[in-house]
Amino acid sequence: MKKWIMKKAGPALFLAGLLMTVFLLTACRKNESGEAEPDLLLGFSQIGSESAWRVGNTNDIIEQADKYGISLMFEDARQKQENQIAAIRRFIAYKVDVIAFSPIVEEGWDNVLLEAKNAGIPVILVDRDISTKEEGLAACLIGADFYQEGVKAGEYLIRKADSLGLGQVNIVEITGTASSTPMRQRQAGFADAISGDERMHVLESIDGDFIKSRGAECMQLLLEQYGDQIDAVYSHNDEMTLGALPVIEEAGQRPGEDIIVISIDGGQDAIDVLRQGKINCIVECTPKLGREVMETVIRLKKGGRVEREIHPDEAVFSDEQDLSNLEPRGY
Ligand code: GYE
Repeated sequence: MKKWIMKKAGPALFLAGLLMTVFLLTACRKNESGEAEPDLLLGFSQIGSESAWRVGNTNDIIEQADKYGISLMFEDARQKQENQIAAIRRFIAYKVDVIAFSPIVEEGWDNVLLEAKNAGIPVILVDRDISTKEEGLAACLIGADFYQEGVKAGEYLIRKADSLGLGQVNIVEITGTASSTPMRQRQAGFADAISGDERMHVLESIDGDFIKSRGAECMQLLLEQYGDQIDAVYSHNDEMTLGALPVIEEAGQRPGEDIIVISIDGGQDAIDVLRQGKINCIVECTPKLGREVMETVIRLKKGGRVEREIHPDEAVFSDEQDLSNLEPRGY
């Protein structure tokens, strides 16, 4: 059963955790002379809530929509592409001003985006990219440069191998959702970064779907197969990393010391574990894309031009730095 909830936007952060699929947050913008302006309505289809990153992203979208006075029709697809397609169709039927969504995988969007185009509704890709036969089905992409994140992870591993004087580094890779942009590009960037270094060997890449429990299962399988041959774990997100760490410890190995651990995202829980020394490096991926999304919604509605791709700046946190003064991460 779908629930429609009409609510005046407030701090609204509590909403992200609620078990609802759809809600509408209405806002009212005032122009400079204090008169109410007609609302802009944004339909946003979120993937789900698989990670701290995703929850942080949802919270940020809600908060920024409120700040910019943009009404938000929010749908949670619970990790299913078919739910995202159905949500986009509802946005079209509802005649929203702009559609934004985080595509769970890259393929399979042609038909529904053609429908949005024919309805004259501009589409913003948030976080992840798509692969379509036809050009121009989305106005732009606002999200991280995942390829560069993979490169940064690989470059860290090379520096770490140098500092430890390792002659050979056997790597296992726990990847994110198959056919998703971050999975593909984090893998490619990492592979390219280590390709010129003869010490680096990827023993296996295994699909952990960005989920904590899968991260644990993958680590279990990898340890059963490779035992103490594993020198490094490269995990495509914090959730899977946090799932894998206790499994490494149960196998009698010390993460961060016997096994080099590299993660991506930089949520608070993982940063705390990095400070304890059980993770060696986290490449930042910020979920705070909301401000850029809202600015773009307004620009598109005014008929202005937008950049095809907008990437936030992102850092690397590692055991090479003093992290004692790092600000709370907020996700
Ligand atoms: O790294 C992961 C999330 O697409 C960047 O999806 C996002 C990824 C993020 O589930 O934690």
